[in-house]
Amino acid sequence: MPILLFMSEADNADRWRDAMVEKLPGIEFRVWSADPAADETGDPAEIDYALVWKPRPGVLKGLVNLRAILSLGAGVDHLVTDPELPAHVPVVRLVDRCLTQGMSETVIYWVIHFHRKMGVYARFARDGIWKKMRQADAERLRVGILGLGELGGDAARKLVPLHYQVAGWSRRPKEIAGVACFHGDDQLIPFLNRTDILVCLLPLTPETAGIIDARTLAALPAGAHVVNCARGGHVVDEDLLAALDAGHIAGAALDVFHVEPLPADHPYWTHPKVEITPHVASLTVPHSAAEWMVRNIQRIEAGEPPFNTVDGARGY
Ligand code: NDP
Ligand code: OXD
Repeated sequence: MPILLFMSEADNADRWRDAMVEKLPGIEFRVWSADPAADETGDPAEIDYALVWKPRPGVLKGLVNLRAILSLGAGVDHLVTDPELPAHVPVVRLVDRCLTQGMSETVIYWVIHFHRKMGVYARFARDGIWKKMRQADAERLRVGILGLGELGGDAARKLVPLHYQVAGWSRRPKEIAGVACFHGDDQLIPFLNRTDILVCLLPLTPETAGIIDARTLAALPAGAHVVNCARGGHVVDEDLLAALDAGHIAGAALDVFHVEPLPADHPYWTHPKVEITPHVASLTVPHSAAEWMVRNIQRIEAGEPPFNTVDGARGY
């Protein structure tokens, strides 16, 4: 009977326990806690699988018989930055219908928000201003998605039937119907040059950290918008604030930040061109994500490799 350890600072262990035990009745579900009185880990050598979100660095190395580390989220930067991560244990990213659907909803929401100037109308309404602005044609609006993986690829595909000109940028070449696909460092600037609304859905790696900086922002057309649903570390905040203040960037929707919660004195909070959400672009839904976890555990138990393992060299 596999023994699974749940390690997360979030208070949703019971929802996960219910979902996992329902789908895999034989499993023994233990919950890690920093409080020794509440910690259910028991003998670390008994643990077969770890379900984790931002585990304390070094904790995983003590689970000496671990068969896989299953991330409770799509991003694995919270794991691969642990210098003591056991190198021989596969790390599995979360790929889940609800997570993907939720992210596409958020991306579509912000694209339409900026396209139809809903933020400007909201400000007008607050000030009692009745004023109409010109309506832009979706067919002339160029959306560009950094990252064409599970999330970026789905958002791109869903924007196509809304008649936007959709493009995406990835590391390796891609073909997606209706989407202009760019790839590699050489094609980043041409991709940005044709992008009115830039959406970031990259993993945070040494290659992508700080990718939204003065140079890349300058490559966007004047009046472009930026949507960051990936990680705060993708943005050089000072450069984005400077581009917003200079008027080159017309607005930004930011869901993720270098420090979370976003510190109370951060200039983003009060900037008139910045929309903030608290890292909710898409949340993991336990009853749905548990299906993915169970599928992978069953594969490993059957001697097959799990789906969507992280490539340590690539960092995602
Ligand atoms: P995937 O691994 O499926 O996709 C990543 C994409 O980024 C791929 O297309 C990949 O290219 C591309 N990429 C990676 N590195 C580079 C590079 N150096 N140059 C160009 N392209 C690159 O990840 P997901 O789509 O599942 O998730 C993306 C990120 O979204 C997560 O890592 C996480 O940080 C974030 N996220 C945020 C959430 C939120 O609520 N804010 C919720 C869920 C996820 P290729 O296809 O060629 O490999
Ligand atoms: C994720 C996240 O990576 O929620 O899944 O940020």
